[in-house]
Amino acid sequence: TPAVTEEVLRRHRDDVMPFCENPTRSSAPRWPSKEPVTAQELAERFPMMQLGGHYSPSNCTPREKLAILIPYRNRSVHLHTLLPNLIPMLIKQNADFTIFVVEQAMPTRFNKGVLFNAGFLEALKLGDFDCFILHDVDMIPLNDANTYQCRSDGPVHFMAGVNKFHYGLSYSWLLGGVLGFTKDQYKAVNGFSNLYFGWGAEDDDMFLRLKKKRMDYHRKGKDVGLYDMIRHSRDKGWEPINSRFSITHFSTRRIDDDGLNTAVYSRTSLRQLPLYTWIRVFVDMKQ
Ligand code: BGN
Repeated sequence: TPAVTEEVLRRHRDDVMPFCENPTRSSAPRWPSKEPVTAQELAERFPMMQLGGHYSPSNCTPREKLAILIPYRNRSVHLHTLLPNLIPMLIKQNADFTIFVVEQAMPTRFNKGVLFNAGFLEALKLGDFDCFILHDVDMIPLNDANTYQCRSDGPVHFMAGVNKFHYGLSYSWLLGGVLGFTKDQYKAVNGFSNLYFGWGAEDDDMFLRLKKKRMDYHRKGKDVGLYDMIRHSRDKGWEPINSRFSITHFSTRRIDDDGLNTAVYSRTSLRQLPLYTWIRVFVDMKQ
């Protein structure tokens, strides 16, 4: 269960409505719709979404405010396939959420760690979020009962299996895909490393950070935690990092000097679109 903070209690007192419960019980995986949906059709399909990609249930008091952070570059088809699956799932779960698409401006190599750190910092400038769901753009949740909620006793790995690995994981400590942190947990591990320009290992680095800070994470069971990854060819500007093994090797030594507190980026755009808040950042190669 998520932390009951002062803010939550205040909201509850101010509000006579009961706390929201997650009514999704079915654990049968659904067949995801894999057809991308246009922005206009999405807006028509989800009129209950407020500008900037915000939704809050009207008949109960949410226990926490979620910020969904989606790192992004040149994956419009994936984003428009994820949203029509993700939004109805979160609405069914009675979640209070805001979707942030964090795009990395050209031309520097894609750096997911900096994008998560930037998304975290920029989201907090816009709202008081309790729980951050770090979401790959190509991971489609298959089960509505996979509740996107943080836990006060450690981060949550929502992915128990993915089609790419025959609905399992390639190794037990894999943390890629979809990960949930409370605000304090994310600060305590100093976010992600900023040093991974290119594909791979930033999630393994996070695993080492959690270990170093003696933070246990919780993984969902296969009864709810299955995903389909949308197949795609490797992006230009996101080639595997050759030196990723050596960067990871030194990871835990520099945990307090590389991360949320040192991310170098500049925000070049911020727009509230109907289904998400779009933030574009330029990521400096000197991190
Ligand atoms: C691993 C990658 C992860 C990726 C998974 C799943 C590395 C580590 C080198 C030290 N890790 O191999 O980043 O999420 O595959 O695709 O490359």
